[in-house]
Amino acid sequence: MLRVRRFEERCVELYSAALIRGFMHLYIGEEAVAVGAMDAVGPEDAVVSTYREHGHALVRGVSARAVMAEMFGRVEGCSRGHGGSMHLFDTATRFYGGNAIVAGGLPVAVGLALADRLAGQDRVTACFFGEGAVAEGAFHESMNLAALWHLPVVFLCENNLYAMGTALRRSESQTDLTVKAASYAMPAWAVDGMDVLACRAAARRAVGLVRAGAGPCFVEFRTYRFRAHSMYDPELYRSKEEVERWKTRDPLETFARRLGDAGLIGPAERERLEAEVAAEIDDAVAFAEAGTLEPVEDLTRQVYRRAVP
Ligand SMILES: Cc1ncc(C[n+]2csc(CCOP(=O)(O)OP(=O)(O)O)c2C)c(N)n1
Ligand SMILES: [Mg+2]
Repeated sequence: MLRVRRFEERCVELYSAALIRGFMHLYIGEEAVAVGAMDAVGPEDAVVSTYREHGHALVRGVSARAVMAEMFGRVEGCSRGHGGSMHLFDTATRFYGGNAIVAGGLPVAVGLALADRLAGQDRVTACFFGEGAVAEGAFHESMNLAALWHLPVVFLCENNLYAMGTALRRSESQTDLTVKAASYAMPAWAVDGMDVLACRAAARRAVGLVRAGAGPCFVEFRTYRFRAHSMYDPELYRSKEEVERWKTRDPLETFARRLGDAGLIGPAERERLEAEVAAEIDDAVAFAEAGTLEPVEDLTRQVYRRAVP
C-alpha cells in the first residue's frame, strides 16, 4: 500500500511538471482493495482492471519502471508508450489492462475465463471495476453470461460512491450492489474496502469458491477515493467534511497503526520501508526519463483501419 501510495504521489509531481501528460486517475485511498484482493490470485490467473489501475498493475507485479515509463509515453513502458496511464498491459503477469471504457473490462474478463475453460486451464480471472459500471449494459450482459456458463470470474467491484461527479444514490434505484449481482444467481457480498485484511479475506473466499467450480462470484468493496476523479475536478458533488471523514479511515495509516500496536512494524521499520519505496520510485523515474520516445514512423503501428476497395 505504501508503494502504491508513494508511486502515485510522485506521479502527481511529475504531472505538474508536465513530464506525465494526458488523463491520469489516482487510486489514493483505495489501496487496500488492490493489495488485499490481489493476494488471493495466483500468477497463472488473469487480472483485468480500469483506467484507475496504477495500483493494480504494481501489486500484480508489473515493475515500477515499466509503469512509470508508460506514464512518460516511452517505448520501454509496458504498452510501448502507446497507452499511458489508462492502458497499462502486461502479458507476462497476465495483466489485461487498463481500460478507458466504463465496464469495458467485464466482457474481456468473461472472454478470458471462457478461453481458459475451452483450453482446459484451471485458472481464474479477477476483474476490478468501479460501481459506475453497474449502469452499463456490458455489466449485465457479462454477469449474466458468466453465471449462465459457470465461468471462473471473480467480479471485484470498487464502490467509491461516485462515478465522476455522480453519486450512486443519484443514479441507481438499487444502491445495494450485492442485490444486483445476486439477481444473476451468483454469490455476492460486501466488505469494508478500507481494511486490507478484510479485503484479503473476502477475495480469498471468493477466489476459493470460483476455483472450486462454483461459477462466478461478486465482491463489493466499500471504499473511497481521496482525490479528484481525474487530475482535476471542482469536487462540487461531495463535501470537504465527507472527504475528511473518510480520510480518518485511510487504509494505509490505519493498518500501520494496527501493525504498530501489535509490535510488528514500528517507526524505524516504517522509515526503512519508506526509504526502500522512495529508492524504487527514484529508479523508476530515472529509467523513464532516460527512455526512448517512439519513432514517428511507429505512430500508426497497431492502428487498424478497414481497407477501402
Ligand atoms: C462507456 C463510458 N461512458 C462514460 C465514460 C466517461 N467516464 C469516465 S470515468 C466515469 C466514471 C466511472 O465511475 P466508476 O465506474 O465508479 O469508477 P471510478 O472512477 O469511481 O473508479 C465515466 C462516466 C466512459 N469512460 N465510458
Ligand atoms: Mg466509482
